[in-house]
Amino acid sequence: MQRIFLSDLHLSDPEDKVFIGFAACLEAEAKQVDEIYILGDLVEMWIGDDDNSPIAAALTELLSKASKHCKIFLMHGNRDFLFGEKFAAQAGVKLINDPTTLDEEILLTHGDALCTDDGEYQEMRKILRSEAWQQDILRKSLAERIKFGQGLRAESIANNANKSSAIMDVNASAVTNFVTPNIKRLIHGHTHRPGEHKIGQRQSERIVLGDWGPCGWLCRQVGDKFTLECFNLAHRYGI
Ligand SMILES: [Mn+2]
Repeated sequence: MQRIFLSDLHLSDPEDKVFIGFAACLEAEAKQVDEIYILGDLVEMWIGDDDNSPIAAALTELLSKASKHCKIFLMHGNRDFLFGEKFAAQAGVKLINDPTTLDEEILLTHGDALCTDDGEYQEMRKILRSEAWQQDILRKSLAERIKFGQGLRAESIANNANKSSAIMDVNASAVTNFVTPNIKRLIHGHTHRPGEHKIGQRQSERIVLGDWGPCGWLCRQVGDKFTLECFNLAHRYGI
């Protein structure tokens, strides 16, 4: 089984180098792996499946082409938790829950739920992820939702500027409590602190995916082997 796992692309503009690099990566990888898992924050903001922005259209087309070659799974992040079944069907991807377990030993999550030191964020998360709040927001007009999303984003930037960097990382006991003994590998993104860590005193490991910029990040699984890859988009794809 060959899989790749990636997250935190924060796509917002189809003409941006990150989008062009991601498109090249997806096109190449879809032809050589069995499954692709996108673990949240694929886009910078998603305000509903009726989004008619250029990035929504470009992304739908890109994913639907790639999904003809391999299976693509999509998990919600904290920026794109409004991805719904309509988008999934158009893009040919399957929405998966956070968390999701594969082969009874690989645990996938976006990662924000593990940042329990940030109480203020967790309170906000509870509201934004509730069914009632989401139904309420989706009833608003597209223009109202765009305005609301921009406000939320500005608020988050202002709040995070005052937080210590430790608060925005995962909490060690939250990780240990989250990972049951059968799990060999936890893979997540969100924190933008790519790396590989042992979980407590156990043999299991935590692989943290990086956010995309001039370089892309992915974790590649070939059978039992997992490798965290970082690559320069311009060098690898000639963009
Ligand atoms: Mn995130």
